[in-house]
Amino acid sequence: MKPSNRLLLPRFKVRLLLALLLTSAGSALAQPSLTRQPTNLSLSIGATATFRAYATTSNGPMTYQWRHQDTPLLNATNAMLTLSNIQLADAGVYLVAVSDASGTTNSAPALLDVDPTWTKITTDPIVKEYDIHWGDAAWADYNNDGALDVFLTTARASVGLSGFGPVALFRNDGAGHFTKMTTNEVGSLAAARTDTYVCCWGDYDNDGWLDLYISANSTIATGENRTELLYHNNGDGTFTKVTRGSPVNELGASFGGWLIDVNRDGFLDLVTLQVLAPDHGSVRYYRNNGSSNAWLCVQCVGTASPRSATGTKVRVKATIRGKSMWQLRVIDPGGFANAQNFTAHFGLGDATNVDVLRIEWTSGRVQELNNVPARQYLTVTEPAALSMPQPGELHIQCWQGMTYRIESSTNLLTWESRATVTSTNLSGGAGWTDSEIPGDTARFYRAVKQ
Ligand SMILES: [Ca+2]
Ligand SMILES: [Ca+2]
Ligand SMILES: [Ca+2]
Repeated sequence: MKPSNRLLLPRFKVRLLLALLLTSAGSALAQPSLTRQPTNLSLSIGATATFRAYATTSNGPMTYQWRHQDTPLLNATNAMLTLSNIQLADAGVYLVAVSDASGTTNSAPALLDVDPTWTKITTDPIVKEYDIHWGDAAWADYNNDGALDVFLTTARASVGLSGFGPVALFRNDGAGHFTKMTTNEVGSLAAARTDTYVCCWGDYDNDGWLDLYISANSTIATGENRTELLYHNNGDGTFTKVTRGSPVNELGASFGGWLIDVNRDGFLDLVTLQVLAPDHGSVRYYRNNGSSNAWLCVQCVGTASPRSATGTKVRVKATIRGKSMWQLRVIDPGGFANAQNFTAHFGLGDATNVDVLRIEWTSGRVQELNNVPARQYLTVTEPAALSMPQPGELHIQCWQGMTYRIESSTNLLTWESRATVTSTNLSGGAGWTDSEIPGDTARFYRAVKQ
């Protein structure tokens, strides 16, 4: 009978094999094992970066040491690493070394990318506001200081909360900081409670100060808060709740509302879309009967800018009741459920004209018109952007369907009509080539919108 090989192994070989097996088994049990690796992050300046790693061991306890670019970080000895208010210098590779009684295991490296495009603001009051849910945000310069402020509403029912939520008016100081207005500063508006998705600004009495409409609660069938809210801007930073008339006294519930000049008489009318009894499914239309106050409506047509002029800032300077002041509107289709039109409406009080109408197009162009008469709808087209890639080869940046008369001059005093061109391509732009390119004489061109 042939003896087995195991019985023939010399004694020292048996000891060596056992030692190797024990070493191998001991190492497998003791070395920390990473069950969750930290992952790459891409964040903005000011944000909080959090890396997490989970590990297990049978030979605890475990300790953690996070490293940044191979340098150990002070007080970074937990499974989770939190870096607040990150800066560009915090970018780079992070990993954590997990140790137990028998050894150390490094996690996979994780990259923190710090994007300099944005800075996350974490301390301004507007980002510390916790009571606003699922409402509307209406931006406007209510105090005529040139900086856009914002009013926020709450629709608590939409997130399963009962009762009526708060509103919040934040005043912009023009340097990027917001202050939440209190009743001491703006009056009872700051304490209003609604359940609504809809609000919008509009100078319904044309006194030069933006007033505020807030729709009736949209989903809660409770009596006292089921009227539209209208706040009149007193021009001194405060508001007075309007208490007279049907819009603010008839029960209803609207899911959509607009201050809009339906009949183009320069006074904003009020239109609401009712969703509960007694006018369920109907539209309420309140025509503004106006006053002696003047007004101006500006409709902008972009060429190099968007044709609708969305985003364009329109400012007017007028003397109202002896005080010269600027007003600002931004061409903006509006917020949730209350889309506005593209007309910039200004109340002008007792002013007879606008001293300066300034249009800041999104293309970067700035256009100013002086002594513009009040009480008119005025359409302003962005001046054509001309370029000449080759001598005599004229290009006009404009939108499809726009027509221009091209004129030329050698002295900038007398102009000769040369051609009429219309942009026909969808991407915009019109071209024309001058077949009479002068020799050594300068020639100027201009395009006049038709
Ligand atoms: Ca303002
Ligand atoms: Ca007003
Ligand atoms: Ca009207």
